[in-house]
Amino acid sequence: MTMLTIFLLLSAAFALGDARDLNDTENQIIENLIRNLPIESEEMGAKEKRELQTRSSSCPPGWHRYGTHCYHYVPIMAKWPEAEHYCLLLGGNLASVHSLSQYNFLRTVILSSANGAQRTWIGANDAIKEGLWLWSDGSRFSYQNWGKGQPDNYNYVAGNDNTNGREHCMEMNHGDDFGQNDAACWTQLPFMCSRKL
Ligand SMILES: [Ca+2]
Ligand SMILES: [Ca+2]
Repeated sequence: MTMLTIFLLLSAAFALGDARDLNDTENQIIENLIRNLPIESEEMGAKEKRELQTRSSSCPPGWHRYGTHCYHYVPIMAKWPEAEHYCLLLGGNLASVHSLSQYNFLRTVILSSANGAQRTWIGANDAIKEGLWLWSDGSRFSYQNWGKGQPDNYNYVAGNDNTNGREHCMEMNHGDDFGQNDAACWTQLPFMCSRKL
């Protein structure tokens, strides 16, 4: 993806009527993340492309590797759709989770990045069909680590979006057991992005 494409994506993102305005600190965080990403350019020569391929065996600065993916905790409070949108700008998606060891790995990333067990958006939702959970990166939904009593599709009645006041978006680190929870998608939480190596 070229820098021009990134610029156009960012321009489009900030032009969205329903997008929350980012403050200067949040803008700085996004800009720093994009600046640190290895991005293949069409203008690159063979030497630069070889160097990029070598570098891509490790994660960009500030990203944490687990298996074939890199993970980054973004300390911006965002609704779930906004969070997914920001992760797309960074070349990935909200993180999908496929094992307990991976879940615990993501918890250590949050602990070190947020200095605590912060509730955090990850990439599953059942907004299309109640009870049918899908990962935003298209991977198979199999592993589940729901907290006690979850998912409960809690009804807020006066929902302020198009989700009928119910809970359709997945967070991690919820409750006393720090498990997965279905939350209202308009809740403002920090989030965990992932991208392939
Ligand atoms: Ca639901
Ligand atoms: Ca819930």
